Amino acid sequence: MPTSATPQHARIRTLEGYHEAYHLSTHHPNEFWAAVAEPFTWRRKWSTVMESDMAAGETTWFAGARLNITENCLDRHLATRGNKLALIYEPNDIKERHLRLTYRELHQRVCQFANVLLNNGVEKGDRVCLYMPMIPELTIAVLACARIGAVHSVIFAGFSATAIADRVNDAQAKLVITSDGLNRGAKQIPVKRVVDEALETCPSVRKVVVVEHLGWPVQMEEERDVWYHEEAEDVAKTCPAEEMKAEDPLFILYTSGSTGKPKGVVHTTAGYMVWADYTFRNVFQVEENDVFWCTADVGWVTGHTYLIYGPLLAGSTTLMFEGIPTYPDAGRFWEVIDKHSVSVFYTAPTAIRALMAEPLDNVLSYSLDSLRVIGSVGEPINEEAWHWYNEHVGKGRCPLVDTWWQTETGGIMISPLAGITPSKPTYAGLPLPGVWPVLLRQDGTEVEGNEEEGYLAIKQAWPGIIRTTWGDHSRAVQTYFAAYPGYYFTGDGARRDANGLYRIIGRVDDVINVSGHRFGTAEIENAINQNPNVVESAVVGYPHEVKGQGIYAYIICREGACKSEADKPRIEASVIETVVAEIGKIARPDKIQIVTGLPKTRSGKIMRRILRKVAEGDTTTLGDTSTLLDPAVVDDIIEGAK
Ligand code: 6R9
Repeated sequence: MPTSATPQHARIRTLEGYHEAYHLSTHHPNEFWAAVAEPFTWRRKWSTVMESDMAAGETTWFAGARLNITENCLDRHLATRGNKLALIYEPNDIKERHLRLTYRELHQRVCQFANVLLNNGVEKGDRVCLYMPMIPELTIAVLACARIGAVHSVIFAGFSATAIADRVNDAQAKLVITSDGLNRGAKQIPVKRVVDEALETCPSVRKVVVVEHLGWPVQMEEERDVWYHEEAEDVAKTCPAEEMKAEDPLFILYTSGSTGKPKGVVHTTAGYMVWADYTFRNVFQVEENDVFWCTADVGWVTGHTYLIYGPLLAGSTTLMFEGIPTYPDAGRFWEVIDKHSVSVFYTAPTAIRALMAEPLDNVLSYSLDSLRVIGSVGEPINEEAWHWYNEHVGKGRCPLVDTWWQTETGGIMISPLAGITPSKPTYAGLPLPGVWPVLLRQDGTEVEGNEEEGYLAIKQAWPGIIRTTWGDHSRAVQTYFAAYPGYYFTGDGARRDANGLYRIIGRVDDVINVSGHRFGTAEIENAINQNPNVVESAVVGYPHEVKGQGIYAYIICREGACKSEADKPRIEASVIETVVAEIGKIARPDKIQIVTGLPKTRSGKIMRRILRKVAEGDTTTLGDTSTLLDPAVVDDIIEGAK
């Protein structure tokens, strides 16, 4: 094994090259990542590559360096790729015109947007929240924030006004960017109205920039709200990039954990940049003429890293799609691939499962000849979906990469490198260079050897590691670094096969994954408990054919609220309404069961294991229920579930 890294190690091309890079990255991380970071545009080079105290949850990468990530995404490419397509936008409505922007055009649009933000009082370090549809202005606005050193916090446009307000207030955002409305298949949603409602309780927000999309009339609040197209009229198409420190925050992205409200995961500038670019190029084995399509919404981390930053850092062409996979019909994804000659396609198991359920003709009537690599992300991909995707989309000739990672990891951690390292159904495979996974026992000791299972943890800092949770570092330490000191704890369980490949089994904490979206059971319970009919609730996940996991809510009604069977539908509907208002439609319970009691231990803890079993419909092996305060409750619940 070589002991010194060279810039060649930035791109792996063979299995041997993978092993070499892996060895170097774990034994000589500083040297390895310095070589990988070399080709970027730095205003000033770093003084140290990595400094890390995992037990304290303190890590820095490229400290001392100065840079701007948008110079690396845009300016750096202008000389050689100025006329190359940077962004293709495919609208929801098939009849509407798509849009293509070259690197030069995207650069100009980002500068214009940045100037509008500056003119509206945004300063370096300020937080800007974005609540927008999947339109080019979303990508442009994200980059515009980064251009001027503002911290972007994108809020998925399916979240409710209450959820927006929580995030805006936590980040103390100064400005919000939104649009008049959004398209979602056959539906249109008045986005600005949701923002207006949210901002009633957000005193930190001074300005709202509204992008015209549907041409809908909206209520504009004087002094506060401005139209983007009006503001952009006379601004310059150039804007100097703010010089940022390596560890200056780049963005906040809120994600759910097992306790409390969603937390703002913070990623910083240099480490995230290097990680996004490195993982993108190596996992997908990107070539110069690739057209890359990541179907994730920019509201989630996958959209950040593999729709915006990864592809643009690498000088690729990225495709952005506003619509849904089943509109106008279940062939839409495949139609878009043929139309734009997409060569790398990255989607989620939930979409695959939904499309699998449709007649096969929907996919067979497209050629899909342009495809070279296909990928999956967000949740475990079941065997059936893996094979369907491989056979009917990849036609058995495209490597399928099942990529495991998290909001907190910034980029892909465990995954095949397309066509290079092994790809095995339902396995994410081998770790990327820089990633040192371990399996832990409950007591925190490492499980050695293969054909083993345990809690998945990471032993060494990688460039994309979460730096903190916004406004509360102790929460980050508590959640990720204190459980098993010296390790980053993922919250996932995993299995290692005879060849050292990893299979992700699922969450081992109280987080459920619905269609690839994370929710804490406590977060949904808190929402349900806001309903005046409810005194207490308990939420668990259960296997769902399309969503992966569904949400099953057990609720106890306030006395007198549910007198007879006839009251139940009304109560259920009102509980759903509450969850939609508190969080958003994506967190609606799939099943609600009204119960008279919950299975609690003598110390008052809900035995979720039992509730999970009932939700799964498996009541034959409930295990030991002797510590329950009132075992009879269980029989009632089983009876009620029938
Ligand atoms: C990127 C993203 C993270 C959680 C993670 C795990 C699950 C993601 C997966 C996967 C099995 C995969 N997950 N990718 N499970 N195989 N390929 O999804 O981030 O939204 O933070 O979710 O999703 O449980 O812990 P995020």
